[in-house]
Amino acid sequence: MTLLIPIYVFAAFASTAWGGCSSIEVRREWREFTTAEKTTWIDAVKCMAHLPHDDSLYSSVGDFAESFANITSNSSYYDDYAYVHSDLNPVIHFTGLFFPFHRYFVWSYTQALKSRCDYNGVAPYWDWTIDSANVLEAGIWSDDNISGLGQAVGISDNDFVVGTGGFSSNFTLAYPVSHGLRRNFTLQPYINFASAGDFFPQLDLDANATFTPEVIDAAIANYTGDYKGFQRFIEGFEGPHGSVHEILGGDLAGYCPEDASESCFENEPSPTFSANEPLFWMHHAVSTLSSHLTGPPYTLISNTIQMVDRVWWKWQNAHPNNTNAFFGGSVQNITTYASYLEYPNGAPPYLSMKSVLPTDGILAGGTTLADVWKTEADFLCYTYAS
Ligand SMILES: *[C@@H]1O[C@H](CO)[C@@H](O)[C@H](O)[C@H]1NC(C)=O
Ligand SMILES: *[C@@H]1O[C@H](CO)[C@@H](O)[C@H](O)[C@H]1NC(C)=O
Ligand SMILES: *[C@@H]1O[C@H](CO)[C@@H](O)[C@H](O)[C@H]1NC(C)=O
Ligand SMILES: *[C@@H]1O[C@H](CO)[C@@H](O)[C@H](O)[C@H]1NC(C)=O
Ligand SMILES: *[C@@H]1O[C@H](CO)[C@@H](O)[C@H](O)[C@H]1NC(C)=O
Ligand SMILES: *[C@@H]1O[C@H](CO)[C@@H](O)[C@H](O)[C@H]1NC(C)=O
Ligand SMILES: *[C@@H]1O[C@H](CO)[C@@H](O)[C@H](O)[C@H]1NC(C)=O
Ligand SMILES: *[C@@H]1O[C@H](CO)[C@@H](O)[C@H](O)[C@H]1NC(C)=O
Ligand SMILES: *[C@@H]1O[C@H](CO)[C@@H](O)[C@H](O)[C@H]1NC(C)=O
Ligand SMILES: [Cu+2]
Repeated sequence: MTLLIPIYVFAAFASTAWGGCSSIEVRREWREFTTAEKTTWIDAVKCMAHLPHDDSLYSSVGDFAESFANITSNSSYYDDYAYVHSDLNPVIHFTGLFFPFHRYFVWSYTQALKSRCDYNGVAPYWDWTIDSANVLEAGIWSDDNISGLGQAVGISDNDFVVGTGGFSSNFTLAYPVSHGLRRNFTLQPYINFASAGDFFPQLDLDANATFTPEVIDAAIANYTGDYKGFQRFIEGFEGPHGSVHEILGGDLAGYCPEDASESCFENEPSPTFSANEPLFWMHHAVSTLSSHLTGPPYTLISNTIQMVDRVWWKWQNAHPNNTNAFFGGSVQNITTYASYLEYPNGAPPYLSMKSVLPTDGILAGGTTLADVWKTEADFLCYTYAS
Protein backbone atom coordinates (compact mmCIF):
# COMPACT_ATOMS: atom_id res chain seq x y z
CA MET A 1 0.00 0.00 0.00
CA THR A 2 2.66 2.49 1.02
CA LEU A 3 4.46 1.67 -2.21
CA LEU A 4 1.46 2.42 -4.36
CA ILE A 5 0.48 5.75 -2.91
CA PRO A 6 3.72 7.57 -3.77
CA ILE A 7 3.30 6.69 -7.46
CA TYR A 8 0.10 8.65 -7.59
CA VAL A 9 1.57 11.43 -5.52
CA PHE A 10 4.75 11.60 -7.56
CA ALA A 11 2.64 12.14 -10.63
CA ALA A 12 0.68 14.90 -8.98
CA PHE A 13 3.68 16.65 -7.47
CA ALA A 14 6.45 15.74 -9.88
CA SER A 15 7.47 19.33 -10.33
CA THR A 16 7.94 19.97 -6.62
CA ALA A 17 10.94 17.64 -6.29
CA TRP A 18 9.86 16.78 -2.78
CA GLY A 19 11.72 19.67 -1.21
CA GLY A 20 14.11 17.39 0.61
CA CYS A 21 11.56 15.02 2.14
CA SER A 22 12.71 11.42 2.32
CA SER A 23 9.10 10.31 2.48
CA ILE A 24 5.79 12.04 2.37
CA GLU A 25 2.71 11.42 4.50
CA VAL A 26 -0.52 11.36 2.50
CA ARG A 27 -3.33 12.49 4.77
CA ARG A 28 -6.72 10.91 4.25
CA GLU A 29 -10.34 11.48 5.22
CA TRP A 30 -11.56 9.56 8.27
CA ARG A 31 -13.89 7.41 6.14
CA GLU A 32 -10.97 6.32 4.01
CA PHE A 33 -9.34 4.76 7.05
CA THR A 34 -9.84 1.03 7.51
CA THR A 35 -11.42 -0.07 10.76
CA ALA A 36 -8.00 -1.19 11.99
CA GLU A 37 -6.50 2.20 11.11
CA LYS A 38 -9.29 3.98 12.99
CA THR A 39 -8.61 1.84 16.04
CA THR A 40 -4.89 2.54 15.83
CA TRP A 41 -5.50 6.26 15.74
CA ILE A 42 -8.01 6.22 18.61
CA ASP A 43 -5.62 4.11 20.70
CA ALA A 44 -2.77 6.53 20.06
CA VAL A 45 -4.90 9.50 21.11
CA LYS A 46 -5.93 7.67 24.28
CA CYS A 47 -2.30 6.82 24.91
CA MET A 48 -1.43 10.56 24.75
CA ALA A 49 -4.15 11.14 27.33
CA HIS A 50 -2.39 8.72 29.66
CA LEU A 51 1.06 10.26 29.32
CA PRO A 52 2.13 12.68 32.03
CA HIS A 53 1.93 16.41 31.64
CA ASP A 54 5.16 17.82 30.20
CA ASP A 55 6.84 20.14 32.69
CA SER A 56 8.38 22.20 29.90
CA LEU A 57 4.91 23.54 29.05
CA TYR A 58 4.49 27.20 29.93
CA SER A 59 1.99 29.95 29.32
CA SER A 60 3.20 32.69 27.00
CA VAL A 61 -0.04 34.67 26.82
CA GLY A 62 -1.92 33.46 29.85
CA ASP A 63 -5.01 35.49 30.60
CA PHE A 64 -6.20 32.78 32.98
CA ALA A 65 -8.35 35.05 35.07
CA GLU A 66 -11.10 35.06 32.48
CA SER A 67 -10.67 32.44 29.94
CA PHE A 68 -9.15 29.23 31.03
CA ALA A 69 -7.98 26.85 33.71
CA ASN A 70 -4.44 26.53 34.97
CA ILE A 71 -2.48 23.32 34.67
CA THR A 72 -3.93 20.79 37.12
CA SER A 73 -2.61 17.67 38.79
CA ASN A 74 -4.74 15.68 36.33
CA SER A 75 -3.31 17.22 33.16
CA SER A 76 -1.98 14.70 30.66
CA TYR A 77 0.31 15.28 27.73
CA TYR A 78 -2.79 15.33 25.54
CA ASP A 79 -4.26 18.05 27.75
CA ASP A 80 -1.04 20.00 27.26
CA TYR A 81 -1.98 20.48 23.62
CA ALA A 82 -5.41 21.76 24.56
CA TYR A 83 -3.65 24.09 26.99
CA VAL A 84 -1.35 25.47 24.28
CA HIS A 85 -4.28 26.20 22.01
CA SER A 86 -6.19 27.89 24.78
CA ASP A 87 -3.23 29.90 26.03
CA LEU A 88 -2.34 31.14 22.56
CA ASN A 89 -5.94 31.85 21.60
CA PRO A 90 -5.52 35.65 21.27
CA VAL A 91 -2.43 35.38 19.08
CA ILE A 92 -3.49 32.53 16.76
CA HIS A 93 -7.07 33.54 15.96
CA PHE A 94 -8.01 36.64 13.98
CA THR A 95 -4.31 37.23 13.33
CA GLY A 96 -2.03 36.28 10.47
CA LEU A 97 -0.97 33.19 12.44
CA PHE A 98 -4.35 31.48 12.03
CA PHE A 99 -3.54 29.20 9.09
CA PRO A 100 0.20 28.72 9.63
CA PHE A 101 -0.04 28.10 13.37
CA HIS A 102 -2.85 25.57 13.08
CA ARG A 103 -0.96 23.78 10.32
CA TYR A 104 2.12 23.58 12.52
CA PHE A 105 0.07 22.66 15.58
CA VAL A 106 -1.72 19.67 14.04
CA TRP A 107 1.54 18.54 12.48
CA SER A 108 3.25 18.75 15.89
CA TYR A 109 0.42 16.80 17.50
CA THR A 110 0.70 14.10 14.86
CA GLN A 111 4.46 13.93 15.40
CA ALA A 112 3.80 13.45 19.11
CA LEU A 113 1.35 10.61 18.41
CA LYS A 114 4.12 8.97 16.41
CA SER A 115 7.07 9.60 18.68
CA ARG A 116 5.36 9.14 22.04
CA CYS A 117 2.60 6.65 21.27
CA ASP A 118 4.05 4.63 18.39
CA TYR A 119 1.35 5.78 16.00
CA ASN A 120 2.29 4.54 12.55
CA GLY A 121 -0.62 5.94 10.52
CA VAL A 122 -1.31 9.29 8.89
CA ALA A 123 -3.24 12.24 10.27
CA PRO A 124 -6.96 11.88 9.49
CA TYR A 125 -9.17 14.81 8.59
CA TRP A 126 -12.93 15.13 8.75
CA ASP A 127 -14.25 16.56 5.49
CA TRP A 128 -17.25 18.27 7.02
CA THR A 129 -18.45 19.45 3.62
CA ILE A 130 -19.51 15.84 2.94
CA ASP A 131 -21.77 15.89 5.99
CA SER A 132 -23.03 19.45 5.79
CA ALA A 133 -26.49 18.42 4.56
CA ASN A 134 -27.05 16.37 7.70
CA VAL A 135 -24.32 16.60 10.30
CA LEU A 136 -26.40 14.94 12.98
CA GLU A 137 -26.81 11.75 10.97
CA ALA A 138 -23.35 11.77 9.41
CA GLY A 139 -21.70 8.42 8.87
CA ILE A 140 -18.76 9.32 11.06
CA TRP A 141 -20.64 9.03 14.37
CA SER A 142 -20.10 5.32 14.78
CA ASP A 143 -20.85 3.67 18.13
CA ASP A 144 -18.19 1.00 17.71
CA ASN A 145 -16.23 1.02 20.95
CA ILE A 146 -12.79 0.67 19.41
CA SER A 147 -13.08 2.38 16.02
CA GLY A 148 -16.03 4.78 16.28
CA LEU A 149 -16.07 8.49 17.09
CA GLY A 150 -19.35 8.14 19.04
CA GLN A 151 -22.56 10.13 18.73
CA ALA A 152 -23.00 13.80 17.77
CA VAL A 153 -25.13 14.25 20.86
CA GLY A 154 -23.92 12.94 24.19
CA ILE A 155 -26.13 11.66 26.98
CA SER A 156 -28.37 14.53 28.01
CA ASP A 157 -28.79 13.45 31.62
CA ASN A 158 -25.06 12.93 31.90
CA ASP A 159 -23.98 16.44 30.93
CA PHE A 160 -23.83 15.51 27.23
CA VAL A 161 -20.84 13.23 27.74
CA VAL A 162 -20.47 11.03 24.65
CA GLY A 163 -21.49 7.53 25.72
CA THR A 164 -20.49 5.45 22.72
CA GLY A 165 -17.46 5.02 20.47
CA GLY A 166 -13.79 4.78 21.28
CA PHE A 167 -13.62 7.90 23.43
CA SER A 168 -16.47 6.91 25.73
CA SER A 169 -14.13 4.99 28.00
CA ASN A 170 -10.66 5.44 29.42
CA PHE A 171 -10.48 9.00 28.15
CA THR A 172 -10.69 11.92 30.55
CA LEU A 173 -10.03 15.56 29.75
CA ALA A 174 -8.58 17.89 32.38
CA TYR A 175 -9.81 21.32 31.27
CA PRO A 176 -11.55 23.26 32.58
CA VAL A 177 -12.31 20.46 35.08
CA SER A 178 -12.01 16.69 34.77
CA HIS A 179 -14.72 15.36 32.47
CA GLY A 180 -15.47 13.04 29.54
CA LEU A 181 -15.75 14.29 25.96
CA ARG A 182 -18.99 16.26 25.46
CA ARG A 183 -21.07 16.97 22.35
CA ASN A 184 -24.43 18.61 21.87
CA PHE A 185 -25.37 19.08 18.21
CA THR A 186 -27.03 22.49 17.79
CA LEU A 187 -28.27 23.46 14.34
CA GLN A 188 -28.61 27.17 15.11
CA PRO A 189 -25.83 27.95 17.58
CA TYR A 190 -25.74 31.67 16.82
CA ILE A 191 -29.00 32.27 18.62
CA ASN A 192 -26.85 32.31 21.76
CA PHE A 193 -24.83 35.22 20.40
CA ALA A 194 -27.78 37.61 20.22
CA SER A 195 -26.13 40.31 22.31
CA ALA A 196 -22.92 40.38 20.33
CA GLY A 197 -24.47 42.77 17.84
CA ASP A 198 -23.00 43.34 14.41
CA PHE A 199 -20.68 40.34 14.58
CA PHE A 200 -23.64 37.96 14.17
CA PRO A 201 -26.02 39.40 11.58
CA GLN A 202 -27.87 36.08 11.06
CA LEU A 203 -28.77 34.73 14.48
CA ASP A 204 -31.03 32.01 13.10
CA LEU A 205 -28.49 30.85 10.54
CA ASP A 206 -28.28 27.07 10.15
CA ALA A 207 -24.59 26.65 10.85
CA ASN A 208 -24.31 23.83 8.30
CA ALA A 209 -25.25 26.25 5.48
CA THR A 210 -21.81 27.84 5.86
CA PHE A 211 -19.74 24.75 5.11
CA THR A 212 -21.43 23.07 2.16
CA PRO A 213 -19.25 21.80 -0.69
CA GLU A 214 -20.53 24.65 -2.88
CA VAL A 215 -19.57 27.34 -0.37
CA ILE A 216 -16.10 25.92 0.26
CA ASP A 217 -15.38 25.30 -3.44
CA ALA A 218 -16.42 28.86 -4.24
CA ALA A 219 -14.17 30.22 -1.51
CA ILE A 220 -11.22 28.20 -2.81
CA ALA A 221 -11.82 29.44 -6.35
CA ASN A 222 -12.29 32.96 -5.10
CA TYR A 223 -9.97 35.39 -3.34
CA THR A 224 -7.18 34.85 -5.85
CA GLY A 225 -4.02 36.30 -4.34
CA ASP A 226 -6.13 37.72 -1.49
CA TYR A 227 -4.91 35.92 1.62
CA LYS A 228 -6.60 38.33 3.99
CA GLY A 229 -9.95 37.94 2.25
CA PHE A 230 -9.67 34.18 2.16
CA GLN A 231 -8.79 33.94 5.85
CA ARG A 232 -11.58 36.31 6.76
CA PHE A 233 -14.07 34.20 4.86
CA ILE A 234 -12.98 30.87 6.37
CA GLU A 235 -12.33 32.07 9.93
CA GLY A 236 -14.82 34.90 10.14
CA PHE A 237 -17.83 35.16 12.41
CA GLU A 238 -20.63 32.92 11.17
CA GLY A 239 -18.09 31.45 8.76
CA PRO A 240 -17.28 27.79 8.09
CA HIS A 241 -14.56 27.38 10.72
CA GLY A 242 -16.57 28.67 13.65
CA SER A 243 -19.75 27.01 12.43
CA VAL A 244 -18.24 23.54 12.51
CA HIS A 245 -17.26 24.08 16.12
CA GLU A 246 -20.48 25.65 17.21
CA ILE A 247 -22.76 23.13 15.53
CA LEU A 248 -21.31 20.31 17.61
CA GLY A 249 -21.72 22.13 20.90
CA GLY A 250 -20.10 20.72 24.03
CA ASP A 251 -16.34 20.72 24.16
CA LEU A 252 -15.79 21.72 20.57
CA ALA A 253 -17.89 24.82 21.00
CA GLY A 254 -16.46 25.75 24.38
CA TYR A 255 -19.55 25.01 26.48
CA CYS A 256 -18.62 24.40 30.11
CA PRO A 257 -19.01 21.05 31.85
CA GLU A 258 -21.54 21.32 34.68
CA ASP A 259 -18.82 21.07 37.35
CA ALA A 260 -16.86 23.98 35.92
CA SER A 261 -16.20 27.11 37.92
CA GLU A 262 -18.35 30.20 37.64
CA SER A 263 -15.70 31.97 35.60
CA CYS A 264 -16.08 29.34 32.89
CA PHE A 265 -19.80 29.94 32.60
CA GLU A 266 -19.32 33.69 32.60
CA ASN A 267 -17.37 33.35 29.39
CA GLU A 268 -19.73 30.94 27.74
CA PRO A 269 -22.27 32.03 25.12
CA SER A 270 -25.19 31.11 27.36
CA PRO A 271 -27.80 33.34 28.97
CA THR A 272 -26.76 34.44 32.45
CA PHE A 273 -27.61 37.46 34.54
CA SER A 274 -24.50 39.17 33.32
CA ALA A 275 -25.88 38.99 29.83
CA ASN A 276 -28.47 41.58 30.75
CA GLU A 277 -25.66 44.05 30.13
CA PRO A 278 -25.15 44.31 26.37
CA LEU A 279 -21.54 45.37 26.78
CA PHE A 280 -20.87 42.18 28.67
CA TRP A 281 -21.91 40.21 25.63
CA MET A 282 -20.09 42.47 23.23
CA HIS A 283 -16.98 41.64 25.13
CA HIS A 284 -17.56 38.12 26.36
CA ALA A 285 -19.55 36.52 23.62
CA VAL A 286 -17.11 37.81 21.08
CA SER A 287 -14.07 36.75 23.04
CA THR A 288 -15.75 33.42 23.62
CA LEU A 289 -16.24 32.80 19.95
CA SER A 290 -12.67 33.75 19.35
CA SER A 291 -11.84 31.16 21.99
CA HIS A 292 -14.30 28.63 20.62
CA LEU A 293 -11.54 26.10 20.55
CA THR A 294 -10.30 26.69 24.03
CA GLY A 295 -11.58 23.75 26.04
CA PRO A 296 -10.35 20.23 25.85
CA PRO A 297 -11.87 18.80 22.70
CA TYR A 298 -8.62 18.30 20.97
CA THR A 299 -9.66 14.97 19.55
CA LEU A 300 -12.22 16.35 17.27
CA ILE A 301 -10.28 19.53 16.78
CA SER A 302 -7.40 17.70 15.25
CA ASN A 303 -9.67 16.31 12.57
CA THR A 304 -11.58 19.53 12.14
CA ILE A 305 -8.58 21.80 11.97
CA GLN A 306 -6.96 19.34 9.70
CA MET A 307 -9.76 20.08 7.27
CA VAL A 308 -9.23 23.82 7.67
CA ASP A 309 -5.60 23.19 6.77
CA ARG A 310 -6.71 21.18 3.76
CA VAL A 311 -8.98 24.00 2.60
CA TRP A 312 -6.02 26.40 2.85
CA TRP A 313 -3.82 23.84 1.04
CA LYS A 314 -6.42 23.57 -1.75
CA TRP A 315 -6.55 27.34 -2.03
CA GLN A 316 -2.72 27.55 -2.11
CA ASN A 317 -2.75 25.08 -4.98
CA ALA A 318 -5.73 26.59 -6.80
CA HIS A 319 -3.78 29.44 -8.40
CA PRO A 320 -0.09 30.44 -8.59
CA ASN A 321 -1.00 33.80 -7.07
CA ASN A 322 -2.18 32.00 -3.92
CA THR A 323 0.77 29.71 -3.35
CA ASN A 324 2.95 32.20 -1.53
CA ALA A 325 0.32 34.80 -0.77
CA PHE A 326 0.41 36.13 2.77
CA PHE A 327 -0.72 39.18 4.65
CA GLY A 328 -1.52 39.38 8.35
CA GLY A 329 -0.91 41.24 11.58
CA SER A 330 0.35 39.93 14.91
CA VAL A 331 -2.17 41.70 17.16
CA GLN A 332 -5.77 40.53 17.42
CA ASN A 333 -8.19 43.46 17.35
CA ILE A 334 -11.82 42.38 17.46
CA THR A 335 -12.63 44.92 20.15
CA THR A 336 -15.40 46.41 18.03
CA TYR A 337 -16.98 45.38 14.77
CA ALA A 338 -15.30 48.36 13.10
CA SER A 339 -11.86 47.27 14.30
CA TYR A 340 -12.58 43.73 13.13
CA LEU A 341 -13.49 45.03 9.67
CA GLU A 342 -10.26 46.98 9.63
CA TYR A 343 -8.10 44.14 10.97
CA PRO A 344 -9.88 40.83 10.32
CA ASN A 345 -6.59 38.99 10.40
CA GLY A 346 -4.54 41.10 12.73
CA ALA A 347 -3.37 44.64 13.34
CA PRO A 348 0.30 45.77 13.11
CA PRO A 349 3.05 44.92 13.68
CA TYR A 350 2.62 42.87 10.51
CA LEU A 351 4.03 39.37 10.25
CA SER A 352 6.45 38.12 7.61
CA MET A 353 7.73 34.77 6.41
CA LYS A 354 10.54 35.19 8.94
CA SER A 355 8.16 35.50 11.90
CA VAL A 356 8.58 32.70 14.42
CA LEU A 357 5.66 30.58 15.61
CA PRO A 358 4.95 30.39 19.36
CA THR A 359 5.63 27.08 21.15
CA ASP A 360 4.60 27.36 24.82
CA GLY A 361 7.64 25.20 25.51
CA ILE A 362 6.38 21.97 23.94
CA LEU A 363 6.35 22.58 20.19
CA ALA A 364 9.53 22.65 18.11
CA GLY A 365 11.17 26.05 18.59
CA GLY A 366 12.43 28.46 15.94
CA THR A 367 9.83 27.44 13.37
CA THR A 368 9.10 30.26 10.93
CA LEU A 369 6.10 30.89 8.75
CA ALA A 370 8.30 30.05 5.75
CA ASP A 371 8.94 26.59 7.23
CA VAL A 372 5.24 25.72 7.17
CA TRP A 373 4.22 27.44 3.97
CA LYS A 374 4.58 24.42 1.75
CA THR A 375 3.44 21.10 3.16
CA GLU A 376 5.35 18.95 0.64
CA ALA A 377 8.69 20.47 1.64
CA ASP A 378 11.33 19.66 4.17
CA PHE A 379 10.04 20.14 7.73
CA LEU A 380 6.38 19.19 7.23
CA CYS A 381 6.63 16.55 4.48
CA TYR A 382 2.95 15.76 4.06
CA THR A 383 0.26 16.21 1.46
CA TYR A 384 -3.40 15.42 0.94
CA ALA A 385 -4.70 12.59 -1.21
CA SER A 386 -7.09 15.11 -2.83
C1 LIG B 1 -6.48 2.89 29.03
O1 LIG B 1 -5.57 3.43 28.09
C2 LIG B 1 -4.21 3.22 28.41
C3 LIG B 1 -3.36 3.99 27.42
O2 LIG B 1 -3.76 3.73 26.12
C4 LIG B 1 -3.93 1.72 28.40
O3 LIG B 1 -2.60 1.51 28.75
C5 LIG B 1 -4.85 1.03 29.37
O4 LIG B 1 -4.68 -0.36 29.27
C6 LIG B 1 -6.30 1.39 29.09
N1 LIG B 1 -7.15 0.85 30.13
C7 LIG B 1 -8.27 0.19 29.85
C8 LIG B 1 -9.06 -0.27 31.03
O5 LIG B 1 -8.65 -0.03 28.70
C1 LIG C 1 -0.71 28.32 37.60
O1 LIG C 1 0.02 27.30 38.26
C2 LIG C 1 1.37 27.62 38.53
C3 LIG C 1 2.07 26.39 39.08
O2 LIG C 1 1.24 25.72 39.98
C4 LIG C 1 1.42 28.81 39.49
O3 LIG C 1 2.75 29.19 39.73
C5 LIG C 1 0.66 29.97 38.87
O4 LIG C 1 0.60 31.04 39.77
C6 LIG C 1 -0.74 29.58 38.47
N1 LIG C 1 -1.33 30.67 37.71
C7 LIG C 1 -2.57 31.10 37.91
C8 LIG C 1 -2.99 32.28 37.10
O5 LIG C 1 -3.31 30.58 38.72
C1 LIG D 1 -28.71 21.69 7.51
O1 LIG D 1 -29.10 20.62 8.34
C2 LIG D 1 -30.50 20.50 8.42
C3 LIG D 1 -30.81 19.45 9.46
O2 LIG D 1 -29.92 18.39 9.39
C4 LIG D 1 -31.06 20.18 7.04
O3 LIG D 1 -32.46 20.07 7.09
C5 LIG D 1 -30.68 21.28 6.07
O4 LIG D 1 -31.10 20.95 4.76
C6 LIG D 1 -29.18 21.48 6.08
N1 LIG D 1 -28.83 22.66 5.29
C7 LIG D 1 -28.01 22.60 4.25
C8 LIG D 1 -27.74 23.89 3.55
O5 LIG D 1 -27.49 21.56 3.86
C1 LIG E 1 -15.89 -3.11 23.55
O1 LIG E 1 -17.04 -3.91 23.68
C2 LIG E 1 -16.74 -5.30 23.83
C3 LIG E 1 -18.04 -6.08 23.79
O2 LIG E 1 -18.99 -5.47 24.62
C4 LIG E 1 -15.96 -5.52 25.12
O3 LIG E 1 -15.63 -6.86 25.28
C5 LIG E 1 -14.68 -4.68 25.08
O4 LIG E 1 -14.01 -4.76 26.32
C6 LIG E 1 -14.98 -3.22 24.77
N1 LIG E 1 -13.74 -2.51 24.54
C7 LIG E 1 -13.49 -1.29 25.04
C8 LIG E 1 -12.18 -0.68 24.68
O5 LIG E 1 -14.30 -0.69 25.71
C1 LIG F 1 -8.68 14.69 39.01
O1 LIG F 1 -9.42 13.58 38.55
C2 LIG F 1 -10.20 12.94 39.54
C3 LIG F 1 -10.82 11.70 38.94
O2 LIG F 1 -11.49 12.00 37.75
C4 LIG F 1 -11.25 13.93 40.05
O3 LIG F 1 -12.01 13.34 41.06
C5 LIG F 1 -10.55 15.18 40.57
O4 LIG F 1 -11.51 16.14 40.92
C6 LIG F 1 -9.62 15.76 39.53
N1 LIG F 1 -8.87 16.88 40.05
C7 LIG F 1 -8.76 18.03 39.42
C8 LIG F 1 -7.91 19.07 40.06
O5 LIG F 1 -9.32 18.24 38.34
C1 LIG G 1 -27.68 21.50 24.14
O1 LIG G 1 -28.17 22.05 22.94
C2 LIG G 1 -29.49 22.57 23.03
C3 LIG G 1 -29.88 23.08 21.65
O2 LIG G 1 -29.73 22.11 20.68
C4 LIG G 1 -29.54 23.67 24.06
O3 LIG G 1 -30.86 24.10 24.22
C5 LIG G 1 -29.00 23.18 25.39
O4 LIG G 1 -28.90 24.25 26.30
C6 LIG G 1 -27.63 22.56 25.22
N1 LIG G 1 -27.17 22.06 26.51
C7 LIG G 1 -25.87 22.07 26.89
C8 LIG G 1 -25.58 21.57 28.27
O5 LIG G 1 -24.97 22.46 26.17
C1 LIG H 1 -15.61 36.19 -3.72
O1 LIG H 1 -14.73 37.26 -3.32
C2 LIG H 1 -15.29 38.54 -3.37
C3 LIG H 1 -14.22 39.54 -2.99
O2 LIG H 1 -12.94 39.10 -3.31
C4 LIG H 1 -16.47 38.60 -2.42
O3 LIG H 1 -17.10 39.83 -2.55
C5 LIG H 1 -17.46 37.48 -2.74
O4 LIG H 1 -18.47 37.45 -1.75
C6 LIG H 1 -16.78 36.14 -2.74
N1 LIG H 1 -17.70 35.07 -3.11
C7 LIG H 1 -17.67 33.88 -2.53
C8 LIG H 1 -18.67 32.88 -3.01
O5 LIG H 1 -16.88 33.58 -1.63
C1 LIG I 1 -1.80 37.19 -10.52
O1 LIG I 1 -0.76 38.08 -10.18
C2 LIG I 1 -0.28 38.85 -11.30
C3 LIG I 1 0.95 39.62 -10.84
O2 LIG I 1 0.64 40.39 -9.71
C4 LIG I 1 -1.39 39.74 -11.80
O3 LIG I 1 -0.96 40.49 -12.92
C5 LIG I 1 -2.58 38.88 -12.19
O4 LIG I 1 -3.68 39.70 -12.53
C6 LIG I 1 -3.00 37.97 -11.03
N1 LIG I 1 -4.03 37.06 -11.48
C7 LIG I 1 -5.22 36.95 -10.87
C8 LIG I 1 -6.19 35.98 -11.47
O5 LIG I 1 -5.51 37.58 -9.86
C1 LIG J 1 -8.18 48.38 17.43
O1 LIG J 1 -8.40 49.13 16.26
C2 LIG J 1 -9.04 50.36 16.49
C3 LIG J 1 -9.28 51.00 15.14
O2 LIG J 1 -10.28 50.26 14.43
C4 LIG J 1 -8.14 51.24 17.37
O3 LIG J 1 -8.80 52.44 17.67
C5 LIG J 1 -7.83 50.50 18.68
O4 LIG J 1 -6.89 51.23 19.43
C6 LIG J 1 -7.26 49.15 18.38
N1 LIG J 1 -7.14 48.40 19.62
C7 LIG J 1 -6.09 47.67 19.92
C8 LIG J 1 -6.12 46.92 21.22
O5 LIG J 1 -5.14 47.59 19.18
CU1 LIG K 1 -7.63 27.46 16.93
